[in-house]
Amino acid sequence: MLQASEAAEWRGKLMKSGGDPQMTAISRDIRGFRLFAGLINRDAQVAMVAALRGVVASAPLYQPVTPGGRQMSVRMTAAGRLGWVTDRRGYRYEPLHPSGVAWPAIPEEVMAVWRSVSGTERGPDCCLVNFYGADARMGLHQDRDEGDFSFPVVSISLGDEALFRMGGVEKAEGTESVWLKSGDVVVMGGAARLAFHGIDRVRHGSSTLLPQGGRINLTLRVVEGI
Ligand code: MD3
Ligand code: FE
Repeated sequence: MLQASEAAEWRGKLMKSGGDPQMTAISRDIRGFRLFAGLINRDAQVAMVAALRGVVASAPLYQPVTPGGRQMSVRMTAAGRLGWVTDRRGYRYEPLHPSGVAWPAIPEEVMAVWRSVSGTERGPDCCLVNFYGADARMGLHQDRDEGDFSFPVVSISLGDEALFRMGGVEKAEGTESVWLKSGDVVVMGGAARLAFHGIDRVRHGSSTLLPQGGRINLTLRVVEGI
């Protein structure tokens, strides 16, 4: 079982501010989602990217197709017991990458972030890896292919800055936008778990983390209840 002191220790290793267990100075609530700006320091970001190079070496990024037949602009892969996939047959979670190999394990560096901010003992089933090149975006959508919405979704941004748009649970509700930067972590729990959200654009080359530019977003999800 994870003790509060262990969680604080993980935060100490990750945080720019050096380990305030409350993280009050750097977290803020925006429409029910919690933004931890700059939670992951540069060294930890570099280590995470190195671990992700291992993930994509065994489970390569691919450009998924929606059930409607449109190719997504984002490239994807996943780690963990299950990966989210889309093709002409629909949106779903699968135990295998489209190539037929099992998804690799979620890197320990990424698990540390989940343990630090999720507020749950339950581990994630899926770490979805989204890669955004210069022209990639993600339309406004809800994440509802999981069997249990009682756990939060944790998002980690690495590399170029992206304009994140957040709405309400109803599509007609107004939206609010915020730039997500490398090292930022967002936690969507409670009512925000089913809120509409998307990525309008990426500022290509705004970060030096990835030598060729681009943005990586990781989303950690519980897919099925215990
Ligand atoms: C709010 N990814 O993978 S992360 C996705 O930056 C996704 O790649 C975006 O939306 C990205 O589904 C946004 C922030 C995020 C992720 C999941 C959420 C916000 C969320 C689930 C529920 C509510
Ligand atoms: Fe989403």
